Amino acid sequence: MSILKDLEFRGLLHQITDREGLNKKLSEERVVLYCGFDPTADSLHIGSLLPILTLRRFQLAGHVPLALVGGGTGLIGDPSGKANERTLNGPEVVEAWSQSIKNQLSRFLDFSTEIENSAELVNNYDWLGSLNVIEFLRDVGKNFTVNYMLAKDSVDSRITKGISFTEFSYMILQSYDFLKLNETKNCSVQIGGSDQWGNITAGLELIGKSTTDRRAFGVTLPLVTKSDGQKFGKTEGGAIWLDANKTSPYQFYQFWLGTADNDVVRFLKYFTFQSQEEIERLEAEVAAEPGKREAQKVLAREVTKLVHGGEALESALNITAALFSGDIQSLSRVEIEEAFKDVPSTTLEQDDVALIDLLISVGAAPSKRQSRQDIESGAVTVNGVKVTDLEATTKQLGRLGESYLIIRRGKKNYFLVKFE
Ligand code: 383
Repeated sequence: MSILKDLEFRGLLHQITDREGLNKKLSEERVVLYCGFDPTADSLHIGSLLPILTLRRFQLAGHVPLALVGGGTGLIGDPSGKANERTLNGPEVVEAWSQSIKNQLSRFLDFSTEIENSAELVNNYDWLGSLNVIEFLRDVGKNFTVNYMLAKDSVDSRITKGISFTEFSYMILQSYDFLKLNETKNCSVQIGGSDQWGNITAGLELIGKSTTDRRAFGVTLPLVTKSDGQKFGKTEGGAIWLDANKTSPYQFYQFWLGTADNDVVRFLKYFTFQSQEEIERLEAEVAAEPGKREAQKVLAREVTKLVHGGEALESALNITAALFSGDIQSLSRVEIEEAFKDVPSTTLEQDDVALIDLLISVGAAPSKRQSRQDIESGAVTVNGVKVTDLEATTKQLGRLGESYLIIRRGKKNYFLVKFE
Protein backbone atom coordinates (compact mmCIF):
# COMPACT_ATOMS: atom_id res chain seq x y z
CA MET A 1 0.00 0.00 0.00
CA SER A 2 1.31 3.47 -0.81
CA ILE A 3 2.23 5.66 2.15
CA LEU A 4 -0.53 8.19 1.42
CA LYS A 5 -3.09 5.37 1.15
CA ASP A 6 -1.91 4.02 4.51
CA LEU A 7 -2.11 7.48 6.08
CA GLU A 8 -5.57 7.88 4.60
CA PHE A 9 -6.73 4.54 6.02
CA ARG A 10 -5.46 5.70 9.39
CA GLY A 11 -7.33 8.99 9.14
CA LEU A 12 -4.04 10.86 9.35
CA LEU A 13 -4.46 13.17 6.37
CA HIS A 14 -6.10 16.37 7.50
CA GLN A 15 -4.94 18.89 4.94
CA ILE A 16 -2.56 18.35 2.09
CA THR A 17 -1.29 20.56 -0.69
CA ASP A 18 -1.37 18.96 -4.14
CA ARG A 19 -2.08 15.38 -3.12
CA GLU A 20 -1.68 14.07 -6.68
CA GLY A 21 1.69 15.70 -7.10
CA LEU A 22 2.92 14.50 -3.74
CA ASN A 23 1.68 10.98 -4.36
CA LYS A 24 3.55 10.90 -7.64
CA LYS A 25 6.74 12.17 -6.06
CA LEU A 26 6.52 9.67 -3.19
CA SER A 27 6.09 6.80 -5.63
CA GLU A 28 9.01 7.89 -7.79
CA GLU A 29 11.73 8.88 -5.37
CA ARG A 30 13.08 8.88 -1.85
CA VAL A 31 11.56 12.00 -0.36
CA VAL A 32 13.05 14.06 2.48
CA LEU A 33 10.43 15.41 4.89
CA TYR A 34 10.51 17.21 8.22
CA CYS A 35 8.54 18.11 11.30
CA GLY A 36 9.55 20.65 13.94
CA PHE A 37 9.26 20.50 17.73
CA ASP A 38 9.83 23.56 19.87
CA PRO A 39 11.48 23.07 23.26
CA THR A 40 8.73 24.60 25.40
CA ALA A 41 9.22 22.05 28.22
CA ASP A 42 11.86 19.54 29.28
CA SER A 43 9.91 16.73 27.65
CA LEU A 44 7.58 16.06 24.76
CA HIS A 45 4.06 14.89 25.60
CA ILE A 46 1.63 12.69 23.73
CA GLY A 47 0.46 15.69 21.71
CA SER A 48 3.70 15.32 19.75
CA LEU A 49 3.35 11.58 19.32
CA LEU A 50 1.20 11.68 16.19
CA PRO A 51 3.69 13.66 14.06
CA ILE A 52 6.63 11.66 15.47
CA LEU A 53 4.99 8.37 14.54
CA THR A 54 4.04 9.78 11.15
CA LEU A 55 7.70 10.61 10.50
CA ARG A 56 8.40 7.00 11.36
CA ARG A 57 5.71 5.77 8.97
CA PHE A 58 7.37 7.74 6.16
CA GLN A 59 10.75 6.26 7.10
CA LEU A 60 9.34 2.72 7.11
CA ALA A 61 8.02 3.47 3.61
CA GLY A 62 11.58 4.29 2.51
CA HIS A 63 11.64 8.09 2.86
CA VAL A 64 14.02 10.25 4.87
CA PRO A 65 12.67 11.95 8.02
CA LEU A 66 14.29 15.01 9.56
CA ALA A 67 13.27 15.81 13.10
CA LEU A 68 13.84 19.48 13.78
CA VAL A 69 14.34 20.80 17.29
CA GLY A 70 13.41 24.45 17.51
CA GLY A 71 16.35 25.71 19.52
CA GLY A 72 15.90 29.04 17.70
CA THR A 73 12.12 29.25 17.32
CA GLY A 74 11.74 28.04 20.92
CA LEU A 75 13.26 31.38 21.92
CA ILE A 76 10.49 33.23 20.07
CA GLY A 77 7.18 31.38 20.66
CA ASP A 78 4.69 30.15 18.08
CA PRO A 79 1.33 31.95 18.38
CA SER A 80 -0.42 29.13 16.43
CA GLY A 81 -3.27 27.67 18.44
CA LYS A 82 -2.35 29.83 21.44
CA ALA A 83 -4.82 32.30 22.84
CA ASN A 84 -2.19 34.27 24.74
CA GLU A 85 1.27 35.67 24.33
CA ARG A 86 3.88 33.30 25.75
CA THR A 87 6.39 34.18 28.41
CA LEU A 88 9.91 33.93 27.05
CA ASN A 89 12.21 31.24 28.41
CA GLY A 90 15.89 31.96 28.94
CA PRO A 91 18.50 30.77 26.43
CA GLU A 92 20.11 28.28 28.88
CA VAL A 93 16.73 26.76 29.66
CA VAL A 94 15.77 26.46 25.99
CA GLU A 95 19.13 24.89 25.21
CA ALA A 96 18.80 22.31 27.98
CA TRP A 97 15.25 21.50 26.89
CA SER A 98 16.42 21.19 23.26
CA GLN A 99 18.84 18.52 24.38
CA SER A 100 16.22 16.46 26.24
CA ILE A 101 13.81 16.70 23.35
CA LYS A 102 16.51 15.67 20.93
CA ASN A 103 17.17 12.57 23.02
CA GLN A 104 13.49 11.71 23.08
CA LEU A 105 13.02 12.17 19.34
CA SER A 106 16.01 9.94 18.62
CA ARG A 107 14.21 6.92 20.06
CA PHE A 108 11.53 6.88 17.38
CA LEU A 109 13.53 7.02 14.17
CA ASP A 110 16.28 4.94 12.65
CA PHE A 111 19.60 6.79 12.58
CA SER A 112 21.81 3.85 11.61
CA THR A 113 24.14 4.77 8.80
CA GLU A 114 23.80 1.31 7.27
CA ILE A 115 20.42 2.17 5.79
CA GLU A 116 20.00 4.49 2.84
CA ASN A 117 17.19 6.52 4.37
CA SER A 118 18.81 7.25 7.68
CA ALA A 119 16.96 9.85 9.79
CA GLU A 120 18.56 13.09 10.90
CA LEU A 121 18.15 15.49 13.79
CA VAL A 122 18.59 19.19 13.11
CA ASN A 123 18.38 22.25 15.33
CA ASN A 124 17.24 25.53 13.77
CA TYR A 125 19.37 27.50 16.23
CA ASP A 126 22.26 26.44 13.97
CA TRP A 127 21.06 28.82 11.25
CA LEU A 128 18.64 31.15 13.03
CA GLY A 129 21.11 31.91 15.84
CA SER A 130 23.55 33.62 13.52
CA LEU A 131 21.03 35.31 11.26
CA ASN A 132 21.87 38.94 10.67
CA VAL A 133 18.91 41.30 11.10
CA ILE A 134 19.60 43.37 7.97
CA GLU A 135 19.98 40.28 5.83
CA PHE A 136 16.90 38.76 7.39
CA LEU A 137 14.70 41.77 6.69
CA ARG A 138 16.05 42.23 3.16
CA ASP A 139 16.25 38.62 1.99
CA VAL A 140 13.48 36.91 3.89
CA GLY A 141 11.07 39.56 5.17
CA LYS A 142 10.69 41.16 1.77
CA ASN A 143 8.89 38.03 0.56
CA PHE A 144 6.01 38.47 2.98
CA THR A 145 3.42 41.20 3.00
CA VAL A 146 2.05 42.21 6.35
CA ASN A 147 -1.37 41.78 4.75
CA TYR A 148 -0.64 38.10 4.11
CA MET A 149 0.62 37.63 7.65
CA LEU A 150 -2.39 39.37 9.20
CA ALA A 151 -4.72 37.02 7.35
CA LYS A 152 -3.16 33.93 9.00
CA ASP A 153 -5.36 32.42 11.64
CA SER A 154 -2.54 32.40 14.20
CA VAL A 155 -2.29 36.20 13.94
CA ASP A 156 -5.89 37.09 13.10
CA SER A 157 -7.20 35.30 16.19
CA ARG A 158 -4.90 37.42 18.35
CA ILE A 159 -5.57 40.83 16.87
CA THR A 160 -8.13 41.99 19.42
CA LYS A 161 -6.02 40.82 22.36
CA GLY A 162 -2.78 42.03 20.85
CA ILE A 163 0.26 40.15 19.63
CA SER A 164 3.90 41.14 19.97
CA PHE A 165 6.06 41.75 16.92
CA THR A 166 8.11 38.79 18.20
CA GLU A 167 5.32 36.22 17.91
CA PHE A 168 3.95 37.94 14.80
CA SER A 169 7.28 37.22 13.11
CA TYR A 170 7.37 33.56 14.09
CA MET A 171 5.89 32.29 10.82
CA ILE A 172 8.74 33.88 8.89
CA LEU A 173 11.29 31.95 10.93
CA GLN A 174 9.52 28.65 10.38
CA SER A 175 9.21 29.49 6.67
CA TYR A 176 12.91 30.23 6.54
CA ASP A 177 13.63 26.81 8.11
CA PHE A 178 11.64 25.10 5.39
CA LEU A 179 13.49 27.04 2.70
CA LYS A 180 16.87 26.27 4.32
CA LEU A 181 16.11 22.55 4.59
CA ASN A 182 14.80 22.60 1.04
CA GLU A 183 18.02 24.14 -0.23
CA THR A 184 20.52 22.28 1.91
CA LYS A 185 18.89 18.88 2.41
CA ASN A 186 16.51 18.67 -0.52
CA CYS A 187 13.64 18.52 1.95
CA SER A 188 10.38 18.91 0.05
CA VAL A 189 7.68 18.06 2.57
CA GLN A 190 6.78 19.51 5.95
CA ILE A 191 4.31 17.79 8.21
CA GLY A 192 2.69 19.01 11.41
CA GLY A 193 -0.49 19.15 13.43
CA SER A 194 -3.47 21.03 12.06
CA ASP A 195 -2.35 24.10 14.06
CA GLN A 196 0.71 24.26 11.81
CA TRP A 197 -1.11 24.71 8.49
CA GLY A 198 -0.54 28.46 8.40
CA ASN A 199 3.18 28.18 9.12
CA ILE A 200 3.66 25.35 6.67
CA THR A 201 1.89 27.12 3.81
CA ALA A 202 3.83 30.32 4.56
CA GLY A 203 6.98 28.25 4.04
CA LEU A 204 5.66 26.99 0.72
CA GLU A 205 5.09 30.62 -0.31
CA LEU A 206 8.68 31.46 0.51
CA ILE A 207 10.07 28.43 -1.32
CA GLY A 208 7.87 29.32 -4.30
CA LYS A 209 9.33 32.84 -4.40
CA SER A 210 12.92 31.70 -4.08
CA THR A 211 15.04 31.28 -7.19
CA THR A 212 15.02 27.48 -7.15
CA ASP A 213 12.35 25.77 -9.20
CA ARG A 214 11.87 22.97 -6.70
CA ARG A 215 8.38 21.96 -5.65
CA ALA A 216 7.44 21.47 -2.04
CA PHE A 217 4.42 20.13 -0.18
CA GLY A 218 2.67 20.43 3.15
CA VAL A 219 0.68 17.85 5.09
CA THR A 220 -1.18 18.34 8.34
CA LEU A 221 -2.50 15.71 10.71
CA PRO A 222 -5.87 15.84 12.46
CA LEU A 223 -6.34 17.20 15.93
CA VAL A 224 -6.79 14.19 18.22
CA THR A 225 -10.23 14.40 19.76
CA LYS A 226 -12.12 12.26 22.25
CA SER A 227 -15.73 11.18 21.84
CA ASP A 228 -16.66 12.49 25.29
CA GLY A 229 -15.61 15.99 24.27
CA GLN A 230 -12.77 16.21 26.77
CA LYS A 231 -9.30 17.21 25.72
CA PHE A 232 -7.09 14.35 24.59
CA GLY A 233 -3.93 13.70 26.58
CA LYS A 234 -4.88 15.67 29.66
CA THR A 235 -5.69 13.90 32.90
CA GLU A 236 -6.35 15.16 36.40
CA GLY A 237 -2.65 14.76 37.03
CA GLY A 238 -1.83 16.98 34.02
CA ALA A 239 -0.29 16.09 30.68
CA ILE A 240 0.84 12.61 29.66
CA TRP A 241 4.57 13.02 29.09
CA LEU A 242 6.94 10.85 27.08
CA ASP A 243 9.57 11.12 29.82
CA ALA A 244 9.33 8.08 32.13
CA ASN A 245 10.28 10.26 35.10
CA LYS A 246 7.30 12.56 34.52
CA THR A 247 4.73 9.93 33.55
CA SER A 248 5.76 6.42 34.57
CA PRO A 249 5.41 3.62 32.01
CA TYR A 250 2.70 2.13 34.25
CA GLN A 251 0.72 5.39 34.28
CA PHE A 252 1.32 5.70 30.55
CA TYR A 253 0.02 2.15 29.98
CA GLN A 254 -3.03 2.86 32.16
CA PHE A 255 -3.78 6.05 30.22
CA TRP A 256 -4.11 4.12 26.97
CA LEU A 257 -5.89 1.20 28.61
CA GLY A 258 -8.58 3.66 29.71
CA THR A 259 -9.47 4.62 26.13
CA ALA A 260 -13.22 4.63 25.46
CA ASP A 261 -14.71 2.02 23.10
CA ASN A 262 -15.76 4.87 20.83
CA ASP A 263 -12.17 6.09 20.45
CA VAL A 264 -10.09 2.94 20.54
CA VAL A 265 -10.19 1.98 16.85
CA ARG A 266 -9.28 5.50 15.78
CA PHE A 267 -6.39 5.55 18.26
CA LEU A 268 -5.15 2.13 17.09
CA LYS A 269 -4.94 3.60 13.60
CA TYR A 270 -3.23 6.78 14.76
CA PHE A 271 -0.79 5.45 17.33
CA THR A 272 0.12 1.86 16.43
CA PHE A 273 1.70 0.10 13.50
CA GLN A 274 -0.84 -2.75 13.55
CA SER A 275 -1.96 -3.78 10.08
CA GLN A 276 -5.30 -2.85 8.57
CA GLU A 277 -6.47 -6.49 8.97
CA GLU A 278 -5.49 -6.60 12.64
CA ILE A 279 -7.22 -3.28 13.34
CA GLU A 280 -10.35 -4.49 11.59
CA ARG A 281 -10.26 -7.69 13.64
CA LEU A 282 -10.00 -5.63 16.84
CA GLU A 283 -12.83 -3.39 15.67
CA ALA A 284 -15.04 -6.47 15.38
CA GLU A 285 -13.92 -7.50 18.90
CA VAL A 286 -14.96 -4.14 20.34
CA ALA A 287 -18.40 -4.62 18.80
CA ALA A 288 -18.78 -8.26 19.83
CA GLU A 289 -17.14 -8.36 23.24
CA PRO A 290 -16.43 -4.86 24.53
CA GLY A 291 -16.04 -6.19 28.09
CA LYS A 292 -12.81 -7.98 27.16
CA ARG A 293 -11.20 -4.67 26.16
CA GLU A 294 -8.89 -6.49 23.80
CA ALA A 295 -8.47 -3.47 21.51
CA GLN A 296 -7.54 -1.27 24.50
CA LYS A 297 -5.00 -3.87 25.64
CA VAL A 298 -3.37 -3.99 22.23
CA LEU A 299 -3.34 -0.17 22.03
CA ALA A 300 -1.82 0.23 25.50
CA ARG A 301 0.74 -2.51 24.88
CA GLU A 302 1.85 -1.22 21.49
CA VAL A 303 2.16 2.45 22.40
CA THR A 304 3.90 1.74 25.71
CA LYS A 305 6.38 -0.50 23.91
CA LEU A 306 7.01 2.15 21.26
CA VAL A 307 7.63 4.91 23.78
CA HIS A 308 9.23 3.08 26.72
CA GLY A 309 10.52 -0.20 25.29
CA GLY A 310 9.81 -3.86 25.98
CA GLU A 311 11.16 -4.04 29.52
CA ALA A 312 9.16 -1.10 30.79
CA LEU A 313 6.09 -2.60 29.15
CA GLU A 314 6.66 -5.92 30.98
CA SER A 315 6.89 -4.04 34.23
CA ALA A 316 3.71 -2.08 33.51
CA LEU A 317 1.89 -5.34 32.70
CA ASN A 318 3.24 -6.89 35.90
CA ILE A 319 1.96 -4.03 38.01
CA THR A 320 -1.39 -4.05 36.24
CA ALA A 321 -1.83 -7.81 36.81
CA ALA A 322 -0.71 -7.60 40.45
CA LEU A 323 -3.13 -4.78 41.24
CA PHE A 324 -5.94 -6.58 39.44
CA SER A 325 -5.48 -9.86 41.32
CA GLY A 326 -4.37 -8.27 44.59
CA ASP A 327 -1.27 -10.47 44.53
CA ILE A 328 1.26 -7.71 45.04
CA GLN A 329 3.95 -9.81 46.70
CA SER A 330 5.64 -10.50 43.38
CA LEU A 331 6.33 -6.82 42.73
CA SER A 332 9.87 -5.51 42.91
CA ARG A 333 10.79 -2.46 44.93
CA VAL A 334 10.86 -0.28 41.84
CA GLU A 335 7.51 -1.64 40.69
CA ILE A 336 5.99 -0.92 44.10
CA GLU A 337 7.18 2.66 43.93
CA GLU A 338 5.71 2.97 40.47
CA ALA A 339 2.43 1.20 41.22
CA PHE A 340 1.66 3.23 44.31
CA LYS A 341 3.02 6.57 43.18
CA ASP A 342 -0.41 8.18 43.25
CA VAL A 343 -1.97 6.58 46.34
CA PRO A 344 -2.07 8.28 49.75
CA SER A 345 1.16 7.60 51.56
CA THR A 346 2.52 7.96 55.08
CA THR A 347 6.04 7.72 56.39
CA LEU A 348 6.60 5.97 59.73
CA GLU A 349 9.63 6.20 61.92
CA GLN A 350 8.77 3.60 64.53
CA ASP A 351 7.99 0.02 63.77
CA ASP A 352 5.41 -1.13 66.31
CA VAL A 353 2.29 0.77 65.34
CA ALA A 354 -1.00 -1.10 65.78
CA LEU A 355 -2.82 -1.76 62.52
CA ILE A 356 -6.00 -0.33 64.05
CA ASP A 357 -4.28 3.03 64.53
CA LEU A 358 -2.41 2.87 61.28
CA LEU A 359 -5.64 2.61 59.27
CA ILE A 360 -6.67 5.93 60.76
CA SER A 361 -3.37 7.70 60.24
CA VAL A 362 -3.12 6.67 56.58
CA GLY A 363 -6.68 7.81 56.00
CA ALA A 364 -8.14 4.35 55.35
CA ALA A 365 -10.64 4.61 58.23
CA PRO A 366 -12.25 7.65 59.85
CA SER A 367 -12.44 6.21 63.39
CA LYS A 368 -11.17 3.43 65.60
CA ARG A 369 -14.61 1.86 65.55
CA GLN A 370 -14.64 1.75 61.73
CA SER A 371 -11.06 0.53 61.74
CA ARG A 372 -11.90 -2.37 64.03
CA GLN A 373 -14.97 -3.25 61.99
CA ASP A 374 -13.01 -3.24 58.72
CA ILE A 375 -10.35 -5.55 60.13
CA GLU A 376 -12.86 -7.94 61.66
CA SER A 377 -14.97 -8.17 58.53
CA GLY A 378 -11.93 -9.07 56.41
CA ALA A 379 -11.93 -5.86 54.37
CA VAL A 380 -8.27 -5.13 55.09
CA THR A 381 -5.27 -6.72 53.43
CA VAL A 382 -1.67 -5.88 54.17
CA ASN A 383 0.97 -6.69 51.57
CA GLY A 384 -1.58 -8.75 49.68
CA VAL A 385 -2.62 -10.86 52.67
CA LYS A 386 -5.91 -10.51 54.51
CA VAL A 387 -5.44 -9.51 58.16
CA THR A 388 -8.27 -10.13 60.66
CA ASP A 389 -6.19 -9.97 63.84
CA LEU A 390 -7.22 -6.87 65.78
CA GLU A 391 -3.93 -6.96 67.69
CA ALA A 392 -1.70 -6.90 64.62
CA THR A 393 1.18 -4.42 64.61
CA THR A 394 3.46 -3.26 61.83
CA LYS A 395 6.30 -5.32 63.28
CA GLN A 396 4.47 -8.59 62.61
CA LEU A 397 3.17 -7.62 59.21
CA GLY A 398 6.52 -7.62 57.43
CA ARG A 399 7.72 -5.52 54.53
CA LEU A 400 7.43 -5.43 50.82
CA GLY A 401 10.38 -4.19 48.78
CA GLU A 402 12.33 -3.86 52.04
CA SER A 403 10.67 -0.74 53.36
CA TYR A 404 7.04 -0.70 52.32
CA LEU A 405 3.78 -1.81 53.77
CA ILE A 406 0.80 -1.74 51.45
CA ILE A 407 -2.64 -1.57 52.92
CA ARG A 408 -5.75 -2.25 50.90
CA ARG A 409 -9.21 -1.51 52.19
CA GLY A 410 -12.07 -2.94 50.18
CA LYS A 411 -11.40 -3.85 46.59
CA LYS A 412 -9.36 -0.98 45.30
CA ASN A 413 -8.36 1.50 47.98
CA TYR A 414 -4.64 1.33 48.44
CA PHE A 415 -2.48 3.13 51.00
CA LEU A 416 1.28 3.14 51.13
CA VAL A 417 3.30 3.15 54.32
CA LYS A 418 6.99 3.79 54.05
CA PHE A 419 9.43 3.08 56.86
CA GLU A 420 12.35 5.39 57.32
C1 383 B 1 9.51 25.03 14.55
C2 383 B 1 10.31 25.24 13.46
C3 383 B 1 9.99 24.63 12.25
C4 383 B 1 8.89 23.80 12.15
C5 383 B 1 8.09 23.60 13.26
C6 383 B 1 8.40 24.22 14.47
C7 383 B 1 7.54 23.99 15.68
C8 383 B 1 6.11 24.48 15.48
C9 383 B 1 5.31 24.17 16.76
N1 383 B 1 4.92 22.91 16.92
C10 383 B 1 4.29 22.46 18.12
C11 383 B 1 5.31 22.39 19.25
O1 383 B 1 6.50 22.48 18.99
O2 383 B 1 5.07 25.02 17.57
N2 383 B 1 6.03 25.90 15.23
O3 383 B 1 4.85 22.20 20.39
C12 383 B 1 3.67 21.06 17.88
N3 383 B 1 4.55 20.15 17.15
C13 383 B 1 3.89 18.88 16.73
C14 383 B 1 2.78 19.17 15.78
C15 383 B 1 1.81 19.83 16.71
C16 383 B 1 2.36 21.20 17.15
O4 383 B 1 5.73 19.93 17.77
O5 383 B 1 0.54 19.98 16.09
C17 383 B 1 1.82 18.83 17.83
O6 383 B 1 3.19 18.29 17.83
O7 383 B 1 3.09 19.91 14.66
O8 383 B 1 1.45 21.87 18.02
O9 383 B 1 10.78 24.86 11.18
